[in-house]
Amino acid sequence: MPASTMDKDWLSFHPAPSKPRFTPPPGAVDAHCHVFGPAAEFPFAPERKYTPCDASKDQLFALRDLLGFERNVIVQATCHGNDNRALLDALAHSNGRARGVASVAADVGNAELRRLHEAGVRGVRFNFLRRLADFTPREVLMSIAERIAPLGWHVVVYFEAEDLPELWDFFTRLPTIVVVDHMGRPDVSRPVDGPQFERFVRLLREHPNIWSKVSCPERLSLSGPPTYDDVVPFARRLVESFPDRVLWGTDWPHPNLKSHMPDDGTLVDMIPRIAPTAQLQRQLLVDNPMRLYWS
Ligand code: 0GY
Repeated sequence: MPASTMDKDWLSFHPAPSKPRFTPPPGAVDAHCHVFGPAAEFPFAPERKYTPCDASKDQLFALRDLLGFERNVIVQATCHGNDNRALLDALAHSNGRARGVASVAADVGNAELRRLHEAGVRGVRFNFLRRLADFTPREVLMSIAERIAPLGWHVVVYFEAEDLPELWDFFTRLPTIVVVDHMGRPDVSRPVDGPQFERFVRLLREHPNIWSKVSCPERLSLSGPPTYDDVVPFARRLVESFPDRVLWGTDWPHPNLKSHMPDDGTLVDMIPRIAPTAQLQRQLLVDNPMRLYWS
């Protein structure tokens, strides 16, 4: 597959997101977003499962400003594999206003880990979605976690809700803070107090080192845009139950969405519905990400 030919059914990110009505508090952090390519400069990984459109650092920083945010946490996506060059380039041009979550192999050297740290990386991501990543043995992932723990980094995990029972022991043995992407991808047609989401809430209740991103309504919702009503109770439950362990992010440029592309402004306008007080909004958007990424 040529590095720069995006998948035919790929939807590009919203060409003109609206200015949100909700004003984020000063210092707000978009704690889950990506940069892709540009492929001519930073080719996609040969082992990738999809080929996205280019989504550059300059476009990301322009979106940050439009939405009223001050900082980004840029998360390495599977289409770039363990090649973190596009991420590092974005961090280097962010004027200190972006941190990164990288992907590394088990044999990554200590000098490389130190270089990543100095560049602004503060975590690694383990991806358990079969459509996105090939299987990596748990002991290999555990050895990576043990390597990065002394740096004060955390592990970001991405998985489907039905896989949580099988992954539970692995997650709860990790020696770092663990940040779960997109609320562990619940089936939001099920009750918010039903067994599936209850299991996820129990994971956080019993393990104070486990955090959650309350992100990606556009991926989880069956009721759909622009208000994504069915996702709100799930996100709100986490924000109200674990106010000091939740993060929020746009997920720009929204890889692998086939049905619609969200207006990022309307995603920001959901924030007061999932974090209804100024105090909760400040914890979600400022205090928590600053503690994890900038302290
Ligand atoms: C996301 C979600 C997706 C993709 C990736 O690393 C990735 O390729 O995370 C997805 O397809 O659900 O958070 O970007």
